[in-house]
Amino acid sequence: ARKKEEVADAKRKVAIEELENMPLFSRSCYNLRESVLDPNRKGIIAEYKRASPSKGLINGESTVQEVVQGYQLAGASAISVLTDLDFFQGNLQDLLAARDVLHIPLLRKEFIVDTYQIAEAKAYGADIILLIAACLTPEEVKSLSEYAKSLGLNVLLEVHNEEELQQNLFDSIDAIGVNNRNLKDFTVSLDHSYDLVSKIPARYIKVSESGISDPATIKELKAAGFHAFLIGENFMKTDDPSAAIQEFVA
Ligand code: IGP
Repeated sequence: ARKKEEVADAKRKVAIEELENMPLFSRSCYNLRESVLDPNRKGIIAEYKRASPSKGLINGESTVQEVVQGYQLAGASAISVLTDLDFFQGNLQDLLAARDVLHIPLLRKEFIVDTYQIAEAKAYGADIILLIAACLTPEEVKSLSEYAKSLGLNVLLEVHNEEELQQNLFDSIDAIGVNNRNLKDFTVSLDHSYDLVSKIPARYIKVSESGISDPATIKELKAAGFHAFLIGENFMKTDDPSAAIQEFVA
């Protein structure tokens, strides 16, 4: 067993060096805070999401480049692209294709559990990584976020309740997202955002995630203290996601 682990370790090491040699790895990242606080934009983080565990196939027609280019042109503050294959039908090529047409921050939406995936995020064009508190220990959140910062990436921490929030308030985190969707049963309630917003310290960018389907909701969340709003399905379920975003950025 020991031998096997050593071989796996060695392989991974080679692969990390390959990532470090990729052209995008050494670029400097777009800044999430600057983009989200830009008064000319509305704080929308628009997501390209082909499918989801709760909805199955959402949009099998629109290509990643046409959608994210449309989001950007409409005035999105940042873009999120799923790279998880099993649950969301995403992949790293989508991330790379998105990077190719974007000049705003790009989030790699993935269940990140190790530093390898973070190096990969940078090499494939991401500016922001997501760390999900429910999937990690506070020690892991701390070390993974510190590694991401050492690569110049922005870090978005996702929480769903107060305990996850209080346990993970590290300096190496830039933004805190409250996921309105329960990852276990997929129920959605904006109450999670309204309940937690005042408990997020002022040094963090505050993001409300999931289940947002009405421009009026953005106004209310903004009044409650949120800076940014992560929206996927509501745009992706239409024939033309970049048209659907219009009334949210107007
Ligand atoms: C977008 P919605 O309901 O607008 O499609 O949600 C985004 O918040 C959601 O995709 C998401 C997610 C995640 C997906 C939030 N956190 C973690 C996968 C993993």
